[in-house]
Amino acid sequence: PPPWFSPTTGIYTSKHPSIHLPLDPNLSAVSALFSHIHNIQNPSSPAFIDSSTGFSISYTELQTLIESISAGIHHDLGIRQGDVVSLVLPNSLYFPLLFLSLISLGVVVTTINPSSSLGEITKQVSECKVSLAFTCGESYEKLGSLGVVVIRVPESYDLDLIRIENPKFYSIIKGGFGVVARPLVKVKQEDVAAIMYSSGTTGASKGVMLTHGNLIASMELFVRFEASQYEYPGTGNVYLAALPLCHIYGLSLFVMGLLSLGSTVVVMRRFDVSDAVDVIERFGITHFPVVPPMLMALTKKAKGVCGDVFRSLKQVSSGAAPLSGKFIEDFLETLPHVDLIQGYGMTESTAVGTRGFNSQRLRKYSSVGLLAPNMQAKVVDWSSGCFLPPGNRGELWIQGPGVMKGYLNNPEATEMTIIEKSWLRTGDIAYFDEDGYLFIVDRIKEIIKYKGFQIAPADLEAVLVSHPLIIDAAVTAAPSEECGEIPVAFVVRRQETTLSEQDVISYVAAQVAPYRKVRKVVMVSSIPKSPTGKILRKELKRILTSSVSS
Ligand code: 4UU
Repeated sequence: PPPWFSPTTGIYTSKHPSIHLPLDPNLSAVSALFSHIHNIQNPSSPAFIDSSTGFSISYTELQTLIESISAGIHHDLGIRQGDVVSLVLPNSLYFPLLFLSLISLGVVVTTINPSSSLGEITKQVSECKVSLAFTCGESYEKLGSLGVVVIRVPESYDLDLIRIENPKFYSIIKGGFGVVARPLVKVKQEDVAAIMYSSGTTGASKGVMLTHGNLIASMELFVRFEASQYEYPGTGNVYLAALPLCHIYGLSLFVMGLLSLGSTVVVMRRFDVSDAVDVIERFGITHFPVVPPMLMALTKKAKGVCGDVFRSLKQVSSGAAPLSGKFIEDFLETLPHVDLIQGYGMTESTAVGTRGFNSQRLRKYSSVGLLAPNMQAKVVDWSSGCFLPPGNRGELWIQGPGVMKGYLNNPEATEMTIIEKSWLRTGDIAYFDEDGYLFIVDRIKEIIKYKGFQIAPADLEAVLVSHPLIIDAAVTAAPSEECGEIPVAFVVRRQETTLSEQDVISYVAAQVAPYRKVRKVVMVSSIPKSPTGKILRKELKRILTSSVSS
């Protein structure tokens, strides 16, 4: 057997040498980040640029701003260590500034997608006991109606304008005008820094508790390690941040990891392919992390654009959902000078998982790459429980310093997901090839991945059965070329009603974030269930395929 696989324990070890993680238990993720920023060569280079206005913040300014904003949050808002604050924000430079300022104070941040419905926001706010939220746009009223203290975040970066239009926020930026400096708090690596939402292998979406230590692991093992392998590491690299910062993929890269390298992050409010192409040319983007639908849109667009526009681009990396062979071929043909790699991770692993180092040189494009340093894996046969050697498919379990502390207030779900205190069940079916490259081939967990976003069938089922004319319902995924997967609802309606497919779609759409709406409805007379009442999701998938082919 290869040296990275032990047949006796069934454990796969990373092929990369181990990374030395900071040992000091009293270290916040922001202190760890700042210790790297202090070493970057050119602190006057931009850390962040806003893609639409060109407004930028240098590394020196970034540190000053975090110091003063955290003082403002402490003195003006009275927020203290251990309090939970929510960010309900689209991408902007304020997102990383607020996130880092808050966690530097030992405050726990929970991120909420700004397109979330009142119901979705209510659930997260009450589960996390949110005491204050930063938001803008429509979410302001939604949060206000829940009795949460809400701070409106400006769209502008013009301080004179902010002083007049939003004095409250101006005061926070200015450190609460406090003569008293930033408070000294003692933050431990084991303290929770963020609560991100994910449904894991089963059931409704749950709060994933990520510690400062988890964020440090993500910075070191996912982002910094990969950069150390480039021929072109660190400063000088310009990343395009078009992925949502409220999701772990965007958060781990753009809010934390890349800053430790002195790279420049160009932040787009939301992905639009034409804008992205302009931004790539205008700012000389070198690295563009995407999800598969973005890769498809980019390839399509690139076919009609002069190749010179992409001259600066060195690497596109795809993750969060499976990338089809067709997309890969199309991309390689269209932009042959650009490296294409995949990465794999989960909210529950703080995005630490695998990255496709050298996969382009080995032409293993469909692989998600090699295990990150300090990480271990097992491939488990789901019927026998045996641990499988390279070349065999089974459920992937991973272990290492990125793995979450647990689900918030949910010891049962934590126990089902983290086996023997350390192994994270991923719910993905995968195998390692003879070179140690990982291939994700299927998913046995319930989640639906719409454009890389998670949708929990159980969340949609709860909305469906709340309709007075729906007796029972179940949700599963149907494949979609454009979006990866779309949610399809199987609905048992009351016999006497005329409730239509469209009525069901509209009913759900009014109660969930737009990306989570049900996109197809199948009326059935009953939902296939096991004797214990569990929905037979495989059977639903079978009904779907047979109805498509007939
Ligand atoms: C097939 O989506 C994420 C994290 C994404 C990510 C991407 C690139 C992290 C690091 C990186 O380098 O998190 P979640 O929690 O929203 O969803 C996790 C699930 C996985 O269990 C798997 O089912 O998303 C799916 N997934 C992938 N599937 C993630 N990446 C891939 C992938 N191929 N490359």
